Amino acid sequence: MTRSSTTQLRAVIFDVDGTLAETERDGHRRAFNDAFREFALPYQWSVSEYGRLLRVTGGRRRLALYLGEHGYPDAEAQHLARDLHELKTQLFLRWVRGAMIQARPGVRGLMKDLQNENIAIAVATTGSRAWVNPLLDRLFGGVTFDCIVTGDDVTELKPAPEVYLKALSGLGLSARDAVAVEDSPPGLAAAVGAGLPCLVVTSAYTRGQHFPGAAAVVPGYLPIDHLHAPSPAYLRQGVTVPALVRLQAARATRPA
Ligand code: XBP
Ligand code: MG
Repeated sequence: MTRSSTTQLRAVIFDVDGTLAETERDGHRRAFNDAFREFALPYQWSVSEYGRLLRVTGGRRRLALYLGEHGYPDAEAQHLARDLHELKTQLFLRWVRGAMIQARPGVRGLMKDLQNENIAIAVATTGSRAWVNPLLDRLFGGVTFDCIVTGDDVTELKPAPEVYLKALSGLGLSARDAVAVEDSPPGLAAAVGAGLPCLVVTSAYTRGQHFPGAAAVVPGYLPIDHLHAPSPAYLRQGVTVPALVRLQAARATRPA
């Protein structure tokens, strides 16, 4: 990977769910509910219930917690969660392949600009590799991902920093060289825990939440009218390569 001449920024590491695409409410949640139905279980996760459960990262852990809350002994909850999650993943893949899920507006153009600047693009997600790779292929065909780390590749899920540390290691870079882009508090905590400056692009489920330690918080990748101008002002033109360079530089100059 040749170093771009104009920036110290050498890589951007993106989260997936909520950050690259709005996958949770109409994708994952529906796949979980379809799995409950196929198992003839009396559960269906409403939009608000699922929003509560999203505080638990990892679909299989989310299921195990929910089953535990509904009276299953731990060993049985873990066993059933594993079986349900395997089916849910196959069902979610149908959503991915069915073109129901679109990239968030502006993120594909940002990736093309990063590639033109020879800035590496990586992914650090809690999601399962079985659907992550097909989703990235379908939404971002033509984009080269220099490193993809999924929930299957780590022992500790977000908010633990392991997924970001593995992405940095896979890129052969240090946290000083990169910026993370996230949508949720657990994801932000994982990025900050790995020493990365983190831009939060809020998603449908995380808008209005608190993001302690974020380098900046914006509602999307596109330019924002001055009425809702984020700070710092350089993000008003949207999440652009120059904006990410400035965000990373600002963090690099802040006293440790
Ligand atoms: C969000 C998650 C994932 C998804 C469901 O991941 O916590 O668990 O909700 O995917 P991200 P799985 O870090 O990309 O925001 O069922 O495959 O876990
Ligand atoms: Mg996310």
